[in-house]
Amino acid sequence: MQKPIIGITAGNLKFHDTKRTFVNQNDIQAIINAGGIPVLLPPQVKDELDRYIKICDGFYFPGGPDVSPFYFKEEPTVGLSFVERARDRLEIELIKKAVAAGKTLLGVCRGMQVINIALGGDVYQDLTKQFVEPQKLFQHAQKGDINEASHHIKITAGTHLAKIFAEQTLAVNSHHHQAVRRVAAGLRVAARAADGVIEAVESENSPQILAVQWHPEFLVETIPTMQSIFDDFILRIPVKSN
Ligand SMILES: [Mn+2]
Repeated sequence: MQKPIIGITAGNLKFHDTKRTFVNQNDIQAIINAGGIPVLLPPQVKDELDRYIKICDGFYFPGGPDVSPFYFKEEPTVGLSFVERARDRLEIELIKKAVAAGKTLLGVCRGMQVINIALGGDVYQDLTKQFVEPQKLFQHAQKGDINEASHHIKITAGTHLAKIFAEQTLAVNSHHHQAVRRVAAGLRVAARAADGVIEAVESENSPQILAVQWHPEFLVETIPTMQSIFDDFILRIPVKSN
């Protein structure tokens, strides 16, 4: 059986005088450790997405900047942070095409938000300014080390996520100021923090999509069971006969 090819969407950044396209090594290593072959998909590519869909068996959408609110028909609020429009365009188009083609998806942090937006849902542009019950809100943009857990989540019983972990409550890291607000049709909530913030979503009727709000790729050393998110991703990919 061949190892599956995993397309990972990359981001652009400036480093001194050069512009770079990058994916964090934690993301790449977690995919390799799970048994996938990572392929980086740069935001510069516009018209070749159908080729990517053919080449890749699964797609991984990692963390990154805020998604432009244009994609859920809102103007930017003062709480919106940096956005990267080229990456938005690539990911939103890719998610729609990948889901239609029956490909398997995993999203982390921004990846969860962009999947939800691409499929018709939306996000709080800034939790601290928009969350419905601000007095209950935890600190979701943790100030401590991203390799350490900072709050807890409760997994929804009966979900795919509940099959991955032995425990119903997990300690997770939290590096986000946005969060899923309206869940897209076809997705369901798979975990929440006790303040009500959605911490995971998944496909309603299949194992096609799983997306989490925390960063398991940064927790694998302190909490080794977090690698299960990536191992499960590879296992969710239908086995090819070749
Ligand atoms: Mn959180």
